Amino acid sequence: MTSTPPAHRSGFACLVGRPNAGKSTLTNALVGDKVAITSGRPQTTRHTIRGIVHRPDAQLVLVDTPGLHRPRTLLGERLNTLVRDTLTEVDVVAFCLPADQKIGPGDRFIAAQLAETLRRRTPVVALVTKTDLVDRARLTEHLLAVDALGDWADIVPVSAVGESQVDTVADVLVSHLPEGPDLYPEGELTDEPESVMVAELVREAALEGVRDELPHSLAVVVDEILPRDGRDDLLDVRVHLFVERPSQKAIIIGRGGSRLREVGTQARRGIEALLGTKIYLDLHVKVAKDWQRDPKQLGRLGF
Ligand SMILES: Nc1nc2c(ncn2[C@@H]2O[C@H](COP(=O)(O)OP(=O)(O)OP(=O)(O)O)[C@@H](O)[C@H]2O)c(=O)[nH]1
Ligand SMILES: [Mg+2]
Repeated sequence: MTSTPPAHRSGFACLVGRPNAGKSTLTNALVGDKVAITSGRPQTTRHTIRGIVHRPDAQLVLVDTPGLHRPRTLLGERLNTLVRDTLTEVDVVAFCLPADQKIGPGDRFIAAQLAETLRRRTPVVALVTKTDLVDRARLTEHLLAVDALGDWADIVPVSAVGESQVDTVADVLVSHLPEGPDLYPEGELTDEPESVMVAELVREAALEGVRDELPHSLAVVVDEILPRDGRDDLLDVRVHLFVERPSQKAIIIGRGGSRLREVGTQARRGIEALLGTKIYLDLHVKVAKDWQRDPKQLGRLGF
């Protein structure tokens, strides 16, 4: 008896969901390394990030996206458009719904967007995330509510933090990919440029401990990454943090610069691990007034 080996599959899966649903944390868990920053603040992710899962039978390219929401600023509108454009280009969509939150208007808004944008051309898998935060009864209740919310190709409960069912999510997503060869070289985990990863690590560190509107008002740009003169073991990394108001600048810097120093220390660890070398991190804070609503400034900041 002969058996033909299963076909090799490859393609793209897009993760969508409301802000804070756990998309980036799940992306990192699936990839097995940190490709996207995460935080307890909503709208942490601001651009699409590709994370690549290498398996013997498949290559799964995950596209992590900003949380979908009713936009209140020009930035919000641009992020929603970005997500909608991404949706139509992938082989399967993973809609993340956190188990610890009741299904609300935000989720219904996304379900409607998916139905309208995809018109059943692309399968949508519902992922119930953060299952470690709820008991069995609550999870069952949530799974039933998710089932009633739309027409899903599959429903999978998963916990990225509890490391439960992550492989099952990969299996289900892979099952919806077309047959095809690898799309990325072996070992490549993301196609993010280093400068973007560096800026994101600084933003992640700066998001820690800030509240209210400040997370939304924060943008980070890397000006340069240069080897220190006469040294081959040290890089100078110069970074600008932008906020929208002088009062926010004062908060980010902290008394006598104490907060900014903490941000620097925290970010430096991640950046040194990423670049594999020692760095000197030079952080500057600037006010870019109301940049979230200003087309010119948005362009300059890369949106
Ligand atoms: N307990 C628990 N917490 C989780 C899990 N997944 C994510 N979180 C937490 O939920 C918060 C949001 O996670 P993110 O991965 O940044 O969420 P996101 O959907 O990418 O958010 P945006 O980029 O803002 O849209 C973080 O504090 C995570 O640590 C999980 O499986 N279990
Ligand atoms: Mg995210």
